[in-house]
Amino acid sequence: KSVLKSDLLGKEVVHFFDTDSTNNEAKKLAADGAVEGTIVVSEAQNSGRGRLSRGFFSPASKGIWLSVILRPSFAPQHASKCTLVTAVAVTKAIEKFTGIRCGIKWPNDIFYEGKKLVGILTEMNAEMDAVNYIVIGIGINVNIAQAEFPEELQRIATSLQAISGNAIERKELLSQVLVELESAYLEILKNGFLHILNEWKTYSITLGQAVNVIGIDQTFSGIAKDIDEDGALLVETENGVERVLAGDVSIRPK
Ligand code: BT5
Repeated sequence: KSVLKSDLLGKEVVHFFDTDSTNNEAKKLAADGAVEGTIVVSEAQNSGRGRLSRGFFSPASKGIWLSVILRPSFAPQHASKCTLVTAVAVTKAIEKFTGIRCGIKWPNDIFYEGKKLVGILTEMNAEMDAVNYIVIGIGINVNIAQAEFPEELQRIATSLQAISGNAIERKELLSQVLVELESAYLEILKNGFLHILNEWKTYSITLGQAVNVIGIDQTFSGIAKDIDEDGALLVETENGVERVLAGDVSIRPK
């Protein structure tokens, strides 16, 4: 805890050596009244989760498997933008700490040269028309050698160590991530999302690309043009502009 430089985030630190998922632990703690800024970290997750009940590979002591509990005053419909905000904050932290400049694939992945380095999973609990809590889950592949990824991730995943050739100090990087996330969070509470959504655009690897979209109830192709004020992806298709609030986007090779 002494290495943390943030004020709000990391106010309470809950540490596990092994757990199913830090998001699950954080949701339990939040439901039991944990204060805003509580973070949950685990050395390993034996059931790390992605979106749509996909798994997230989280080997012991080789990554940052982190969940952050927030209790924002904004309305529940704004929660999905926290994923984009977090992606910007984590990308900045990685760049400041390692010099590695990554790109963000809409909505929740941080990529380096076509491979995924970070995944983000935002989950919300709302009551009536107010947010009770938001849990932001962040998984950063830090010191995983390329050969240590399971077969199915070999060609699609990477780590900071695989990129830089050096082992990275996880605690220091965690501290930097919390500093950036805290500053982004305070900024959106004070001034709204516009500034950080514009910043998101400068890190995007999705905008301007030909994409295939697998949405909740439709699948289509087009050109990713922009994001709107809700963080939705605007895709120009043969039938006009489609607005994608949630879904999977793959970038079509040129
Ligand atoms: C995500 O989902 O990428 C969200 C991942 C969130 C992980 C954090 S870790 C702390 C917290 N606790 C949790 O249980 N979760 C959060 P999605 O966009 O659905 O991507 C999932 C897909 O990414 C999988 O189907 C794999 O193809 C790929 N994948 C799995 N593990 C990976 C890894 N370590 N690195 C890169 N790609 C991975």
